[in-house]
Amino acid sequence: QTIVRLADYRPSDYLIDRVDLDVRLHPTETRVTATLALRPNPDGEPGAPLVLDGDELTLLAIALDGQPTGPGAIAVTPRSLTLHQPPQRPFVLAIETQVNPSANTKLMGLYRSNGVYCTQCEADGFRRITYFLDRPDVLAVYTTRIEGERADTPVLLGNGNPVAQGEIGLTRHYAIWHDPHPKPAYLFALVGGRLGRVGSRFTTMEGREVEIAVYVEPGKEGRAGFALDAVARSMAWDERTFGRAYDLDVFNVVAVSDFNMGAMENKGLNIFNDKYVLASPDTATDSDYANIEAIIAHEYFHNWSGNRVTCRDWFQLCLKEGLTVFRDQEFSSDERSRPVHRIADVRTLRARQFPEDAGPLAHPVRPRAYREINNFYTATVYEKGAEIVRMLRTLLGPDTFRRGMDRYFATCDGTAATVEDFLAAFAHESGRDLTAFAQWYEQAGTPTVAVSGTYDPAARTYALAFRQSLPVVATEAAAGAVDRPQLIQPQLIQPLVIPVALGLVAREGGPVEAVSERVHDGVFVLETAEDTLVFEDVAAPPVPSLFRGFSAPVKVEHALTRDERLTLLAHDGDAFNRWQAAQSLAMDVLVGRAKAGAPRDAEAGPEGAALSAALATFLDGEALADPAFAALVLTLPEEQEVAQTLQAEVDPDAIWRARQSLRVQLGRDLGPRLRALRAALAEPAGTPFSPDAASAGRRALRNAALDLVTAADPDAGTALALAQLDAATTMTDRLAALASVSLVPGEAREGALARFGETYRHEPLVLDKWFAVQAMIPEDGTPDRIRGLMRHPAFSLGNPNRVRSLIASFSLNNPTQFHRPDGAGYDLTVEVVLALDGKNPQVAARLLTSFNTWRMVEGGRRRRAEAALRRVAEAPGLSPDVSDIAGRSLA
Ligand code: BAL
Ligand code: ZN
Repeated sequence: QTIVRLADYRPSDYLIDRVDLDVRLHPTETRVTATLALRPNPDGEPGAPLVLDGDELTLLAIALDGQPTGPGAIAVTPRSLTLHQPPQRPFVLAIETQVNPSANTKLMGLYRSNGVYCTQCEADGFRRITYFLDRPDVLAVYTTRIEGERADTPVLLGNGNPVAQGEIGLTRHYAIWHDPHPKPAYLFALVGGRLGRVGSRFTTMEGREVEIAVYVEPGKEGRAGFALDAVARSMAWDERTFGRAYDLDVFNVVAVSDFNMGAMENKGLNIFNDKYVLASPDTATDSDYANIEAIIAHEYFHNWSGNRVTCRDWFQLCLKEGLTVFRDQEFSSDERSRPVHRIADVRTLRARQFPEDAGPLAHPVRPRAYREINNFYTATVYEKGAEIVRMLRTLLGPDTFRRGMDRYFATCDGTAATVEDFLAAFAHESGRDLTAFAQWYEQAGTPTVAVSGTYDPAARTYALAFRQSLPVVATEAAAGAVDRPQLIQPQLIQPLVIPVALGLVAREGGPVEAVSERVHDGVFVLETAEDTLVFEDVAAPPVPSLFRGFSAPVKVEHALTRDERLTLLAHDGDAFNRWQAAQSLAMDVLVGRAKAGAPRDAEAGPEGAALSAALATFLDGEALADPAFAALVLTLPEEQEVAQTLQAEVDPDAIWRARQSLRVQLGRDLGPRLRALRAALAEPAGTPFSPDAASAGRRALRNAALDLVTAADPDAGTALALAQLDAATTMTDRLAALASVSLVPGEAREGALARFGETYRHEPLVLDKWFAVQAMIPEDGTPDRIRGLMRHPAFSLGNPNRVRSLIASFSLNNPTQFHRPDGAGYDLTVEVVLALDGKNPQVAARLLTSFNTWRMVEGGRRRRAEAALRRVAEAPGLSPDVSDIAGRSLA
């Protein structure tokens, strides 16, 4: 398998200005005629052969400037079509190919989902539709004619604007779409099928009347309204916040049930996993609503950050993904609660990106080499990429940041850009040299910042000493290593530019107005390996509140005492750090108990009691004022986060017992309060459903309370949960109740699970939740339960959502069972990876990344994990996707 390196980038030898596609849809023999207007690239190599990419295509005909190519003029291999001596002037190549959408289980290129024809071309799926220069720096104007049977495909959609449609004989019809904006092939899309539609109109700030529509499975139109509204809100927000208006006359979203990713930003025709479109109170949870809103926004925002300005090559993926995640995070923060959303984003980062950055799959936000690009749609590229953009805004301030964004869009519009282009816009607007900051894109690994504070009563100063470091595993990029992490000399690692948003809090509460000329707008910038910040005129020892709002994606080592943490929880002016103080208090208890190997029903000791007392005060004071925030404060760090803190020789069972014992203690100590809160937050009968943040927050706190009550008193908690399960009017409450019941073994659980499965037997997206709840039961019987569920009529290895809900939920979110000492969890995962690889390598490879923490676990488990990974690596006929993950995991 070849390694593609950033350092080897060369412009294409040929460019394609216009593409005319004629697609005649057929379930097994779809014909595609591509008429390509080509010309030599002045920046390419003169006279070079033209090598077009292809994959699983049958070539039917080819003509050059209207004439069949002569013998020996072309060469066709399974992956390419070469024209040996292309004209060194503009020319037209017409290529007719045939593909089989029904046999396309990879879900890349043109395939069918529940009978609907749809496409997925990012990163390299267009070559599975026709031979092409399938690289993001070849931008063309597309006109697409789509033809199909009217009965099977009454709806025919393409990129851009509709320009014509008509009948062909008695049964067939066609539609022609034209997209005036030059785009790379990965943004191509078409859809043909029987679909229901909901639509509305949006008038842009430039006065353009846009038809917006969401297409779903017929009969599910009633579940598409929230997504449709989110499109309109996204359009308005991008105008208000970034001055970006939509640029076509139609904007279509299509939901399909078989989709490898969450959604795809094809120009004017976003195609979505239906999980991120369909919502009704009875079938979608509050977090589903929040995800739908965020992903609709994300794909829409790509219209500028990704489509109008695209990527020069796939190494620049973060250029569109990190930036667009930042934009969707800001949208959700503005539409909902900013602190609550920030906490949720950081939880995701710590749960997904930190482990990735600490394991064998660690890579820089801009990788330097890849074997399989589809394996780089990672938390690092997306979420850490977004953190880099956020840091840039923190460093430059919001006004300069906005000017930089305007400049980036203005100067790079219509081009395929690089990270350097992006940073140049901000350097220009700020007048600052961002060379050192750019290291964030190059160095893998989560930096650690160690901080210690010293108060000098005589001088009335308070000094904060900072020291930054990168873990050794993180040195791949700095070393220039290409395909696996390598150890390098620590002195080669460049210090990072780290914005530290901070403040000082008085021990008795209230801010300390100390001065330091090195703090601007509450931000100190750490630019060297070590630095000391001194505050003058400090009357008494303060408590420092560091990295407010999580101002940099780092781990902080800061030896605060329990009382100092309690001060921050009670008094910090920064909501994020109040939550962080509660998390740190809990983490101290969890780590201590996990290390001690305490039994599950042990008392959590004085630290646990202090946490209970602090939470009691917190709940009494403000739980009802901000229930969503209170729910987050009540939620303990996840087991995986505790494992990350322990770093090595991790025993997942010990972590589970530690967490369980603390849940029990909090449930006992706070029980009366939690029950009172549940009563106070109960919605009066007949309250109409709202997915808004306030209503969702009330549900979240009620259900966080239910979780702790059930932990402390399983019988009473189960009774409460069963009553909630029966009475619930929302999927949020029903699922939370089912999750609580699922943790208490017995007949009540089995009965509740059976009833839920029966009730929703015709609702695949709800069954996904039911699969996931069962996959996450931390008991020995779970692997067998999962094997049983794999035989459920609704389960299919061919559907990525089913695989993610039943198998990935287990491998990623059930640490005690995935990491079972007997290896049964690893065996189950490997079995599915290998069974899936022949059908859908992308999803199989993603599932295999659940092994990325294998080196952290204790010896016996580690040996079994390694053996399981070796079984994968040595399996015959492995896809490049899975082989890449297995190889890097073992390197
Ligand atoms: N571009 C792939 C899907 C997404 O990140 O929007
Ligand atoms: Zn994206």
